[in-house]
Amino acid sequence: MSTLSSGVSSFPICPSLFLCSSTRGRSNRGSCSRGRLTSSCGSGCTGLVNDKCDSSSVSWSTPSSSSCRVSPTAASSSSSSSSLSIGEFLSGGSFLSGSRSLQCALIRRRRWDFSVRFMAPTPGQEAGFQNGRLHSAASKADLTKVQEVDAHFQHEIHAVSSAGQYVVEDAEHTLIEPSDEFRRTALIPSREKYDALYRESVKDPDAFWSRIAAEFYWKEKWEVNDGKVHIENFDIRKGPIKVEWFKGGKTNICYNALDRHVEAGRASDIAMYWEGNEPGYDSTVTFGKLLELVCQVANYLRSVGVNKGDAVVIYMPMLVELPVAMLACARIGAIHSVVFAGFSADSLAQRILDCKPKVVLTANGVMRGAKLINLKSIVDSALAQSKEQGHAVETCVVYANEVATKKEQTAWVGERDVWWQDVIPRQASKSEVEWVDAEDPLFLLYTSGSTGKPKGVLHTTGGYMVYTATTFKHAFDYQPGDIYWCTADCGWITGHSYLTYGPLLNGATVVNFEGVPTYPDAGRCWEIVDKYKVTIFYTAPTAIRSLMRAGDEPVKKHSRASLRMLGSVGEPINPAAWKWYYEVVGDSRCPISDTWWQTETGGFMITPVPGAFPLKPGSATFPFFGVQPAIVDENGNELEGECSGYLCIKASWPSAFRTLYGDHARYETTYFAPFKGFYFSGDGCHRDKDGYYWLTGRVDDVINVSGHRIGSAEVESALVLHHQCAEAAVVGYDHDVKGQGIYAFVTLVEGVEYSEELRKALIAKVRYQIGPFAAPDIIHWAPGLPKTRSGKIMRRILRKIAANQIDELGDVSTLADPGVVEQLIELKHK
Ligand code: 6R9
Repeated sequence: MSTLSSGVSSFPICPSLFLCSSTRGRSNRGSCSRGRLTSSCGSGCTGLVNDKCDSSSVSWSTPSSSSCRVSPTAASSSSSSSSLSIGEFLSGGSFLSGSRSLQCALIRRRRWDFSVRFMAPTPGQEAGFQNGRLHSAASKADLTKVQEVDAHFQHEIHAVSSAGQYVVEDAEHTLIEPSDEFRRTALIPSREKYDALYRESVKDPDAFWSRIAAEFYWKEKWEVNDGKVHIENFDIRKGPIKVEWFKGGKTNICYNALDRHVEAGRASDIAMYWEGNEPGYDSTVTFGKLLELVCQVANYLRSVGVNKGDAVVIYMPMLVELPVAMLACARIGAIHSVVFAGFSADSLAQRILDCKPKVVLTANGVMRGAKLINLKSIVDSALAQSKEQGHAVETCVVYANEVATKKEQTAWVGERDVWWQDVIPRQASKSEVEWVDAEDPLFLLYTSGSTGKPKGVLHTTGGYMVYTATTFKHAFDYQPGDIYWCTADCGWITGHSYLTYGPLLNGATVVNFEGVPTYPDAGRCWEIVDKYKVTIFYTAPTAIRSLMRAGDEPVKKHSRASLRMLGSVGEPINPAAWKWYYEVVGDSRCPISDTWWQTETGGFMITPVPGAFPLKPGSATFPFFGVQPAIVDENGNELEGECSGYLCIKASWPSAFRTLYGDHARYETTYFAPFKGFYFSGDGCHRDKDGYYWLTGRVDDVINVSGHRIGSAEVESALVLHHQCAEAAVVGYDHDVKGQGIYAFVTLVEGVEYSEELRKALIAKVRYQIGPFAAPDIIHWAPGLPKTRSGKIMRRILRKIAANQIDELGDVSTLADPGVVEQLIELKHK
């Protein structure tokens, strides 16, 4: 069993500490004008007051009708133990200040932070939580639900008083140690070992990574110059940004992921369990078989003229054939560009036009949950568009996915289209490996940025191979025999690095699931865990929250006894979801690796090494080996110790992206110009007093919907393509399941009336232009947008309106027309 301990008292009994936010330095939580407030409550409960309370003591009733008293103490008072639970707040209902009853409202100041407001009694102001999250305009019924949820998460409290003075938070003070049993077999079983390796990795990265790289197969060894195996310039003031690792070394990532294991006698070991969307559809692929399939695709690609350095676009659902296609490209030195098979024809065409492939690989259709998606018709339209714009794809290989749709129902372009099943199986099942330079490109993957044009992130071979394999091994404490399931789609970076390359390079058995976690019911994931005896399960907070909504029963119905390690990726995981994942899914037995990284970083950057140090719910913990994070202020000054700011990285790591395809200038201006001398991640971050890192979300105009990055500008461009939309401004807002939702303010063409029909048409336009996952959740009709006198839209104000934080709009006097703000607020509820 794992032990739970907090710096203060043992979890789950009241471990919260009242802290003043300024002493903790988290900038976006307001500042402290007073000192600490501590509890004088014998039962362990406490509360907080702010200046507006104008009282010296506050008390309330807990469900057990015990009463607590709280009194402000001097700033110098010690950090004595205190606690408070959402349940207590909610069930107590009202607060008493001296003889007066104080209205308490619970608000959320920013994502995942529950805030508590004390104010003069204002009848009718109530707020509640659902799934441990604030539910605006909550009714009494919601409060009941909260109490249920609170039984699990009663210690997720981030409370800020109305002026933002006081913060109650316990996640930072909850330490979850790995169990003795976990530690006993862990690859890195102690903090000392992690520290020693980390120190070495940053002191002498060349020696550190060379030693690890030597564990892989290299046809020719890399060059060593003055003891260095890498060169880098991260400082734009010193010239062009450049990163190279293991240059001169000749290798092949497909060979290392497959042939190496087969040659070591593991041909009949299972490389992949494939589980279809529909229960009952599955297959098992050994390393030997996987290699044969890859060789056949590699041979076919060569036969249609794909050479080393050519791009191949893959637009496929999560069949075994998708990772096979990626590995086949890698085998022949071609560059794969996987486009998530949920992107629209327009987005696909844009990506095709960027890298001009001879060949596109796809499937005719796929079932996602109960829904049929006709992929081939999307591809047809994209290929027609790209032909029109000057690039004709010569060959389109279509996998006949007959579970979803019949061959005869598939539209066909005679000279261009071929069925996968007609051309691949007849290829020889052995194929020459193309030995490539460590710095030869491996793949392109597009990601959203702050402008309308997606960025083609380019990764090369050698460093990416070494780094993804090593991070996989240590962040999940991977050991032979583990069965690893990553729920990501290969259309995103996680499916590249941690469904395909990282695990297979380690010779791991992976589960590849075609479906969605809630189909046919919310127990599907746990059924699959039991079916394959999954030991390591890696998913996204959005999936965890959607499963959490369905309650514990679908989880508990299944044994999950095989699980020993859990993982999270894609967005900050809120402590409530973290604890549910830990306690309910992992039976308080499995450490959770909350892995922070990006398409650009290729591999994990800040992540637990689970046997080495305790976890804190919601923190990605510490940097991986070789990663040197820096938190900087708005002027680019590096902050020390406990602080909040912009997350940057100081020096290169092997799997860093090397450029943006065809646009090195954009690479430099986006990532290296904002803070000179650093790579800028685009994320905000807090480092606590123990050195743990807490990611706080994007600080640019990128919205993270269900862990997928969508640029505000992309959605805006799609909306204004509608002939009745004159202007659009898009912001993110907190969404219960998706993390962030898309909130679009639209100004219509003069004389056009806003209507339900138009709302639907605008949403449809975005679905059509980008893909269904980018569809706005809310359209807000905006006769005018808040702009500065120079015409810049003030998104800060729009974010506040979207978040319902009307009283926190701040200074609107610099607007060209401050009147539009009121107009927007009025229209919010229409
Ligand atoms: C791997 C991936 C990257 C952005 C990143 C950040 C967010 C990812 C996170 C996380 C907090 C984590 N993000 N993992 N935020 N904690 N564990 O998701 O890549 O699609 O490029 O997104 O996702 O905002 O900047 P990508």
